[in-house]
Amino acid sequence: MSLSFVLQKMCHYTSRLAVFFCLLNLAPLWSDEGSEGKVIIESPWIRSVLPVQKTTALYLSIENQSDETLTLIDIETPIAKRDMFHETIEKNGIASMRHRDFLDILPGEKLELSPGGLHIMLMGLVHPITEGNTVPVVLHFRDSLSKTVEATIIQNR
Ligand SMILES: [Cu+2]
Repeated sequence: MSLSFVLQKMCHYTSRLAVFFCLLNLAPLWSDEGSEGKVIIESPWIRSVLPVQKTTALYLSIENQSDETLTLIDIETPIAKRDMFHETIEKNGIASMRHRDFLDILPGEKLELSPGGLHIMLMGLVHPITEGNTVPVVLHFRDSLSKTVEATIIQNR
């Protein structure tokens, strides 16, 4: 877990003094260097689950408007202890999930993560996970590029 992520989480739980500290920490995310502004994240959502369930999935789309390949290497969210990139494979009518170490998005490409296809598995869920709420998700790309989005918890899209 990166220092940046821990500090961002603190923003939600601590005092105004900490907010000032957090703003200092977030400043690098706002500076628009290189490919930062050329990465468009749309419609992030997490499937709502019952409190007894320990896994769910995160879906979103990532558009790469830069002229270099973008590689998603990790994500962080306070509601899950672990995560994995998965693709759903259907063979002889049976669906299974295959692990992927990273996700490449080619220049000009828009990668869609959606039910039945690519998704980010969230494991070791930290409840409560309340439908209708949003949770922060930090996307870590290669070359120290990060993007923070708010994912909505819903049943389906
Ligand atoms: Cu999966």
